[in-house]
Amino acid sequence: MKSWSSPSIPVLPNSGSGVCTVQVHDTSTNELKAVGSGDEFSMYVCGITPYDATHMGHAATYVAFDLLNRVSRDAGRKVTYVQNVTDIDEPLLERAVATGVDWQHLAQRETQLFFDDMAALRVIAPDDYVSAVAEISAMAERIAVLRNLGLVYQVDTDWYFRTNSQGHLGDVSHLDADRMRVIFAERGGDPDRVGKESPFDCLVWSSTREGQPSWDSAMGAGRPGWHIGCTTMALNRLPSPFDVQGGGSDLFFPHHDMCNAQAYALSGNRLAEAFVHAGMIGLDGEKMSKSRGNLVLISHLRAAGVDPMAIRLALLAGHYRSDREWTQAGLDTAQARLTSWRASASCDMSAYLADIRSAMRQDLDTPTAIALIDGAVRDAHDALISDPIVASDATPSVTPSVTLADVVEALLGIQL
Ligand code: 5CA
Ligand code: ZN
Repeated sequence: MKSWSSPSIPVLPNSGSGVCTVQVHDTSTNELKAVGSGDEFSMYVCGITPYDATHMGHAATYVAFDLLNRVSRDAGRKVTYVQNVTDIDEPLLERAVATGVDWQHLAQRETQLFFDDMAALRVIAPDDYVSAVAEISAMAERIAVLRNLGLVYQVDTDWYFRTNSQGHLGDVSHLDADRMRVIFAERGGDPDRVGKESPFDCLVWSSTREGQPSWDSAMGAGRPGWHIGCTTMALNRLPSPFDVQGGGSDLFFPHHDMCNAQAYALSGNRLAEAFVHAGMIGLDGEKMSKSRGNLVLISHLRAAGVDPMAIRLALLAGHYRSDREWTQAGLDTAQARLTSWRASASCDMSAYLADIRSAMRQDLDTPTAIALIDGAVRDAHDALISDPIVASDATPSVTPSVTLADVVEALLGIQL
């Protein structure tokens, strides 16, 4: 499905040829892991459920994986990037009913707004943007395979996957059963449903509910569950295993653990080499979420005239894995920093590029990269003050081999 238009990306000098190491934190091992094999890198990032507008938390997560995309390209890899849109799910249907809007219309409207926000934030578009609705028959086929393997069973007219049938439940999250039960119930699961063989078995096909859309399948009329959706969309497009499955840290359990368990059953392999999770953005001490309604919307900030590059830079000021607050003070700091970088856009970064690259290749360390860039801008400024003639003479005659503008655009996605 068509998504948004990607920004242009400058190629920096000595961009790698697939031999450079890019490391990110893998939740399943709790260690940094080198990602990308040779000159290829493949990534599936869990996309939005489009029942409300893009908030700062979503933006932070997609910007984080955009950094991984940029850094992998700069390391010389060809990136294959798949993202889904969960355009059929319980919260979307509930919101549609509550607001009297057709569910498909709601999904289309919010997905378009998401595209506009991503384009404004200069996020590189996925190569394949996949609608869950368009993939329902593929999901039903995968469930039929699980049924032939004897790995699903019925509770009333719904179908459940025996999540731990291959012994891999918990490979991603490493949670104990008590924590799993609590989090599963909080995040759309039904550990206490009577008739299930295990509390952690997950719904793969739910039979038609009154007033809800449904599709015919070998499991009867109904619709697929959330986890089998992402498992199918990823397995049908990417190598097995692919390099990174990504999302916010609220997805490490149950979603990514269950997708991984399903992948073992369907392919014999783990779903991804590494499971990478971005920290949660909060507002006034609480996780920003559509269900809580404590939202800062990208579209509102844009409409109020806030520069999207200042929004992006404010997000990059914290490390992608840390839970952090969105604040006006952070946005003001980012705006001031952007102004100072813009004043030095043409300054020569050759002496700093290796260190900035190395920070970014080591778990996308934007705070260190930003500190290095601030230092370079200060050095350029000091040189101008201490020797204005030499500095101004030097500028026009020597074309920098790499400018600040190119470095921050290529690696951080900030256009000066
Ligand atoms: N459609 C599913 C994934 S398949 C979903 O979680 N959709 S979502 O709209 O709820 O979230 C979209 C992405 O934003 C997910 O990766 C989620 O982890 C991330 N996210 C949600 N809230 C926050 C937040 N407050 N901070 C950071 N990331 C967030
Ligand atoms: Zn997902």
